[in-house]
Amino acid sequence: MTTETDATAAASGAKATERFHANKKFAGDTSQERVNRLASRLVKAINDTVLEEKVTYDEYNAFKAWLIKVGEDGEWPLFLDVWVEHSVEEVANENREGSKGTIEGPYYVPDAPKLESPATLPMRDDEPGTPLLWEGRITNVAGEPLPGGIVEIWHADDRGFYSQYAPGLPEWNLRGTVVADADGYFQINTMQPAPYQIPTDGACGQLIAAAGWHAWRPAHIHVKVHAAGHQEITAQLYFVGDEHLSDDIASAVKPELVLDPKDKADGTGREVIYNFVLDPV
Ligand code: MBD
Ligand code: FE
Repeated sequence: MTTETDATAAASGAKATERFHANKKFAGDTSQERVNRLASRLVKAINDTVLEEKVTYDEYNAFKAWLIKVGEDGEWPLFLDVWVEHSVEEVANENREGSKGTIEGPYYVPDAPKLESPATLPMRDDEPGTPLLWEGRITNVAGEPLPGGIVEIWHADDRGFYSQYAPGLPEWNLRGTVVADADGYFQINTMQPAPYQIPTDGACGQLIAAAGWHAWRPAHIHVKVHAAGHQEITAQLYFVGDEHLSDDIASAVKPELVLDPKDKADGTGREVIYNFVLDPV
């Protein structure tokens, strides 16, 4: 039987590429002037590197082979989200007054099962890990509750695998669309995720090994929080004490996004409160 630990870079890369196309995020209306400016700067940055570093033909051809492999492994979504998206997110949200956000990453799937609060995410009967209860409230910047607020949540399991990207997991495992109550409150029961290693057997892993980097992200819970008339926040929540908070390969950690869960009094796992403040559109 195929299980999640049989996950390959090429299979999850192909899924992520297919997902990116299906989500249709690309408006395709960039002006000629803007394309000229951005493409010229990017090409110049590469040429400057070649000239300043005196890049050899061997290095040039290794680079060419590697770029071809990124495509063959379907790892353009992974590569871009790990090494570039954090800057795009910084620019996009620099004027936001409410809660901090961070990158979306390559593994979001829209339309996860709708769950009324208090919610329990879909999980296996023997789902491994430590149960986590997350309670929070969605408000506007004036502190007023936003009824009908929604928390879309997705995260890896205790072994570091995402449903729909690793084989052998139920389709919506640890994914849900949670609807807050009339006062903006929500409760979500899940399993605390493990630190996540990006696939090491594809083009991105090859680069990481060749450069002597590491492949780790701190454990994280992905969310998209939205409410009518307000800007959607895409964020990730991390855990205090995680050894990769300070060296996330995706550069996506912010101090405002770190949770400090406490043991529940009844001994059934951990609990934490974390609220979201949404800016108006
Ligand atoms: C992830 O789970 C992730 O969140 C990011 C940003 C990149 C790769 C895998
Ligand atoms: Fe992730």
